[in-house]
Amino acid sequence: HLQKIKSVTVLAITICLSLSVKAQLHIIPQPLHLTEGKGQFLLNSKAVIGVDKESETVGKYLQTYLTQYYKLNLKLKVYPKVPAGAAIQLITTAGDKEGSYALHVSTGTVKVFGKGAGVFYGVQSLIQLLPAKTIAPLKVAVCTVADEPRFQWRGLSLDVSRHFFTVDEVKQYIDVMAHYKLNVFHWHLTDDEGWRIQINKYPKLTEIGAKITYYEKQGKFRKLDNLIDGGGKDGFYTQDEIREVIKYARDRFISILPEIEMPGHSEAAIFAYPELGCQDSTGAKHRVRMLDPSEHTFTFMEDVLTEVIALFPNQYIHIGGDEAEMVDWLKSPTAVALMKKEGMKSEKEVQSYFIKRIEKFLLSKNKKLVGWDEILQGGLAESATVMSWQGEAGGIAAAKMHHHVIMTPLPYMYFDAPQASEDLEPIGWNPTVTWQMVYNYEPMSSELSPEEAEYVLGSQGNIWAEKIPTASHLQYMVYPRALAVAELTWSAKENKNLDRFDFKMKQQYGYFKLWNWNARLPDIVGMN
Ligand code: TNX
Repeated sequence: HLQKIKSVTVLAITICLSLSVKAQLHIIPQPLHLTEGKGQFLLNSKAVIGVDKESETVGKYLQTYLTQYYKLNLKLKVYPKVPAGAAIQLITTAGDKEGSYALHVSTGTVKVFGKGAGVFYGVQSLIQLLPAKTIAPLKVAVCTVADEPRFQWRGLSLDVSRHFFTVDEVKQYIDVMAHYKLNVFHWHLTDDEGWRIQINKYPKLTEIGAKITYYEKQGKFRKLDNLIDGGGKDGFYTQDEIREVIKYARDRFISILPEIEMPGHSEAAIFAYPELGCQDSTGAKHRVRMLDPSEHTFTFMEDVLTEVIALFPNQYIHIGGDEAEMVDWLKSPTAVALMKKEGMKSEKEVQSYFIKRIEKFLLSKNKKLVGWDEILQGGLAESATVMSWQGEAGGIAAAKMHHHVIMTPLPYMYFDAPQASEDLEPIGWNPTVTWQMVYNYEPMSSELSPEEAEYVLGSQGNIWAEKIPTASHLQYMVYPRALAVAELTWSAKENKNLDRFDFKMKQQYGYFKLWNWNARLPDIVGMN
């Protein structure tokens, strides 16, 4: 019954809205403060985008966006100080909170004030006030927005190991993230199925580790039975391409968290360099996914990380740490000798030793380690940040130990799960996760004291690509659920409202069409 009332309400709002332009029901994530005014700003090709020097890149971004999607070719003018006189003004201010901004739309001008990312976020809000239809002049509702993010970590991951996604596909993924003020792109670059980042010192990582179909055809053993098409895709990013993507993301105020998996999930690396793998007491490789904790392995991984660090300016490096098949170490002479030497009682301590050594190396290079919650086992590395995925328990434990935490728990943040009835949706890993479930997730667990909750940096949606062979399928799985992540990480808790979000979410389909983005339609079952 309640559902019926809700549907009727949404329908009534829809009808009212089709008669007028309302800012209130457009922007995702919901801004902190939004006041409606009267009238509209009319945007046509005569408008000038005026920017101060610091806002120039964002001005160019807006100019390109309007040309690309609305065929409006606006002039961009850089002013030494305040761009007074221009119809659209982007102004860098001292600002307080990182990412905060103000947007003032009047009948005569559009002004964005912000610092750093703030100007960019103000422009994104403006973009969402534009109609999705491309008929000029574009009407923008008169309004005032004062906004800032709730969490500093508003993430979305992408697994490019299980199935490869091209540079252009990755850029489009980043583009759409940016529209919703998501700011961390977690790039899962290595896993059992494929190694996707060029490492100059170890060329076989990509020559062999990224050529999945070739080695399959040769009849060489690869464990690809998890993949939907049984074969995956070949491909890797050159270091030049990685730099290109980093710059592309930086221009959109998105930082990239690269992930290099260890000590488990390492089959592709071991396939390329077998000496990295765990050996049993006979000298035979009995498993192909676990790294041997040998000095050779540490040198190798430090060499790899050195190249990764040189590429990525981000302060965090993710080293995986999940699902390590630690029992394998009990048969490895290297691991057994290490345990004896260090007086370790269990294989979990070997994992802890492994992660702590890698952390020491990262800290020496001024980088911070991020790992999945298994890194808590056997003792957490000194200043590690924990990504809590097996529910919230790991994140809660880490926050209580005063470690930073990113909440990405099953089931809410797992977008490889179907979004509706399992038998009608494309095959997924886990039971259904609806966008409503995602939306209602609260990253600051009630089990944490206010002081402990401060260690929660934010939250992130995760996508694993075992069952996702194409970019359009990827878009279908991640959206609209990623919109819920955007709102729950950006908007003030008091400002969350499921019905309003439902309405705003449906408004986004006009943009999705404009951007050629294949989000799942919320009311229609099955792949569109
Ligand atoms: C567990 S989430 C994994 C991934 C898989 C995923 C499938 C995590 C840290 N590890 O390697 O792809 O399950 O849902």
